[in-house]
Amino acid sequence: MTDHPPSPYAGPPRVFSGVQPSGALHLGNYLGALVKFVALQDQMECLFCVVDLHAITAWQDPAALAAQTREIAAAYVAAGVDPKKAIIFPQSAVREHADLAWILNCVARLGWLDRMTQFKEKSGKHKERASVGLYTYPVLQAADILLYKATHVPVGEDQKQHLELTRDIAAKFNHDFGAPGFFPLTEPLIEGPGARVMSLRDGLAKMSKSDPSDQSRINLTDDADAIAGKIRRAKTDPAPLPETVEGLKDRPEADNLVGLFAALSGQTKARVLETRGGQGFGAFKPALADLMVETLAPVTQNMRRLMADPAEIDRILADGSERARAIAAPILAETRKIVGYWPGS
Ligand code: AQP
Repeated sequence: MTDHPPSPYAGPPRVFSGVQPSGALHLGNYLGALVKFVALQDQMECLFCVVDLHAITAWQDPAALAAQTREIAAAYVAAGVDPKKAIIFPQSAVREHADLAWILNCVARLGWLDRMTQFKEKSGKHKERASVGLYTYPVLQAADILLYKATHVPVGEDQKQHLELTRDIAAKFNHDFGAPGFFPLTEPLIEGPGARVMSLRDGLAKMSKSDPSDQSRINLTDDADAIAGKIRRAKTDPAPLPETVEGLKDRPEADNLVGLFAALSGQTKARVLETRGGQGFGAFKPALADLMVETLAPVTQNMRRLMADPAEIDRILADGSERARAIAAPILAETRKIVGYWPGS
C-alpha cells in the first residue's frame, strides 16, 4: 500500500476499535484486542464498538444478534474496560457509520478492495455467492475509524491490511476534496506477542470464531476443564522446546504455544525459552493450561455476572451510544458539507 507523507492532522489522539458479535469470543480476540483496550483507556479517549453492521456481512440469526452484541459488550467490561472512561456502544446505534461508509465507498478504488486477503479467505472458492457487504467490509471499517477521527486502532495482525486501506482512503479523501489533514492517517497498534494467536489444531491458521472445530480455540466462556483438555489435545511436534526463539522456526504449533505463554505471563518468547527450553510438551502444556485458567477465570466469572444483568449492559450501551453520537455527528456533518451534499440535509 501507499507510503503517505506525514499527516498535517492536528486533532486530539483518540482510539477506536471493534469486535464483531458473530460468535463467542476466543483467546485471540482477548489477547489481540481486549487486553490492549484495557491498557489504552488510561492513555487516550477510547471508543470500543460492537460492530453489528460488520457481523451481518455473513448470515446472523436476527433473534440472536442483540444477545450476541450484549455478550461482546459484557466481555469488554469483564476484561477490564471501564464504561465510565471508555465509550462502549453498538455500531447500529450510531447511524452515521453507514452514512460515512457510503461516502468512503465512493473514495475507495475497486483495485484496492480486490487486494484484500481477508475477503479472499472468507469468501473462499465461491466469491460470487459472498455478500457485497463482505466485499466492502474494509470500507465500513474505515468509516468506523474516521467517523471519530481516531488516531490509533488496537487490533490483531489480521487487520493490518485493512488499516493500511483506511490510511489510503483518508489520504485520498483529504487530497480529492482539498481538505489536507481533515482525516488523520490512523496508526494501527498491533505489536505484542498476542497479535497473532493461531489455531490449536493448525499452527498455520489463525484462531477464529468461525473455525468449525471448537478444539481449535479457547473460548472466553470455557471452564478450567475445557481449557486443560484443549491444551492437552493441542497439536504439537515430538521435539522438546528449543532454548532460543530461532529454534521455533518451522515449528508453528510450538511457536504458538510459547507465544501464548509469553502473552499470558507478560514476557517475551525469548524469556520463556530461557526458563522452559529443553522441556517436553508433557510438562509445558499443563503449565500453560494453568496460566490460561488463572488469567481467564476472573474474566469468565465477571462475564457471567454481567450477563445475568442484561439491563445493566443495556444501560452501558445506551450511555455509550449517546457519547459516541456526540462525537460522530459534527464530524459527519462537516464531511457531508465538504462533499457538497444538499445544504441542510
Ligand atoms: N487469532 C487472533 N489473534 C489475535 N487477534 C485476533 N483477532 C481476531 N482473531 C485473532 C482480533 O480480534 C479483534 C476482533 O476480531 P473480529 O471478531 O471483529 O473479527 P475477526 O478478525 O474476523 O475475528 P475472528 O474470530 O477470526 O472471526 P471470524 O471467524 O468470524 O473471522 C480484531 O482486532 C482482530 O484483529
